[in-house]
Amino acid sequence: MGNFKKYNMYINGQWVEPSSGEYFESVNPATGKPWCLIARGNEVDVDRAVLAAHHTFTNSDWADMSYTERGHLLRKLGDLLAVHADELAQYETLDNGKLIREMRGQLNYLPEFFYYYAGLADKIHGETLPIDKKDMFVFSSREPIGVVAAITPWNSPLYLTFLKLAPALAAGNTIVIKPSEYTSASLLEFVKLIEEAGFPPGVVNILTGFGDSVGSPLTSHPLVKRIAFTGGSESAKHVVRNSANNFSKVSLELGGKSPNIVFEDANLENAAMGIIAGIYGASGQSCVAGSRAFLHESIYDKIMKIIVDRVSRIKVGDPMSQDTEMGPLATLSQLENVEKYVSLGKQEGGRLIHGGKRPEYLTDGFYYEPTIFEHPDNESRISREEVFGPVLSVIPFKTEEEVIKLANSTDYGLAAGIWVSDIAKAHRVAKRVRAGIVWINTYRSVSPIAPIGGSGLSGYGREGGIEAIYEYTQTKTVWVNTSSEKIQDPFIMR
Ligand code: TXE
Repeated sequence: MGNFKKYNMYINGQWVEPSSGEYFESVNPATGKPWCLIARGNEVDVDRAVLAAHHTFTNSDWADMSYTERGHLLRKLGDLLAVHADELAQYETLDNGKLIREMRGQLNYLPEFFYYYAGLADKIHGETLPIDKKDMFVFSSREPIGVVAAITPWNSPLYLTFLKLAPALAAGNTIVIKPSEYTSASLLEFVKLIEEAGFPPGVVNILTGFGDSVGSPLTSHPLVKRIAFTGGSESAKHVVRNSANNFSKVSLELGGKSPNIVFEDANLENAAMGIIAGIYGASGQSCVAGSRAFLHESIYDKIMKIIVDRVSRIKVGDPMSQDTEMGPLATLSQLENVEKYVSLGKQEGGRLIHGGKRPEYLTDGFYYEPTIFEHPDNESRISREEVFGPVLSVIPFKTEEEVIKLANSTDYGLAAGIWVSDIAKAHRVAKRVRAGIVWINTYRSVSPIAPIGGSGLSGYGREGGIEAIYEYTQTKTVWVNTSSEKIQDPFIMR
């Protein structure tokens, strides 16, 4: 197995070896070669981690801690993340192939998520209810739910974890996180900061391993009360079935087939850049990837020229290099998936305008060329199913009515981009397009203040924003009878 760095799991504040005694290799997608070893967890480890998280939730310093103190810990964690952002960016790039300059930018911004939820921690209050009964004082409070199971994918390991971790802890829960088997290292490096910030043992636990041997027993564990999942729709179906074992509350952030719509009055230079950012950023491995570009027929040729010209100059290569614009795909199976869709696109009559193969000059690693397909309509599988790679489907349209229909003719409903100058049209379309996030004259902007999430095959629940913290709480209603009168009739409810 080579002389690689070896990672154990983190349970109850301790680094523990997997009960199986086994480890598996994590591969650097830029070289296609393994670079570290990850512990292969199983249901014995799952039980251990969940019991630790449950114990900490019910009986520990954490359980007794004030919300303000929890906020202080989160703020400290944000500060430590800011100090270690560049180092964590290196691990993330090594493990999942995202551009080092994108990761540096992302990780230097991510402390904001901890600061936002640190600020909210002691503002999770209930209400006094103006109850319609005499001599009753009624109030509600929001309580933490218990042990949260967080399952994350490989495309943005730390960001997608923080979206769950920060609100879950701010609300007073404990958490067991299972990162993707492809990209566990950056989170295991980050855990040191959790210790340094001073979180008590058992508040944050990390299990590593595979979906069937760790993800499945974790999401069906009787002591798990809340599941936060980001990943593919097929795995999500297993997770939802597992949640039925004990009716855990679930949020799902799945994929998309998001439309990026360009109207005839748009600033075409900006729109072209937005389309490129939407689909080639992170090599298209983004849940919000704008994988369908709908271009008004009157500007079609003009904007296509700008897009194709810029795409043909995209620098594909080593993600650690400062001037690379597109790195590899994160896994070999994802690369093969992209290849499968591209050959399907050709069979279905799509016109390949650019790319469509692995770059000849990059023989190692999981690289693919930025690819553009032209389609006469929205019917082919490649323009309906999530490819999760650098493959853009371009489709012309004539009218506003038609493009709304086309944009909405998908089972997904995550994001949409609208490029337009007419402000009335911008709002009309934003209202009618079925998506949880709509960007007007921009794309892929994120902030802890703004919720994200979708509908249909894109999942349910929201991450980010104030709503997210409520998704990690449950409401308790307390009734107080303030009357001194004797209760006369036990069979009549007051
Ligand atoms: O993801 P999986 P995959 C989409 C994208 C991609 C497809 C498949 O289209 O091509 O999904 O990707 C864990 N119980 N997205 O198969 O398997 C798994 O170990 C519990 C979009 O690589 O869903 C990992 O930690 N957990 C998406 C996590 O689920 C299970 C990001 C995600 O992996 C499990 C990723 C089970 N039965 C893929 N099976 C987005 N929203 O951005 C697997 N897992």
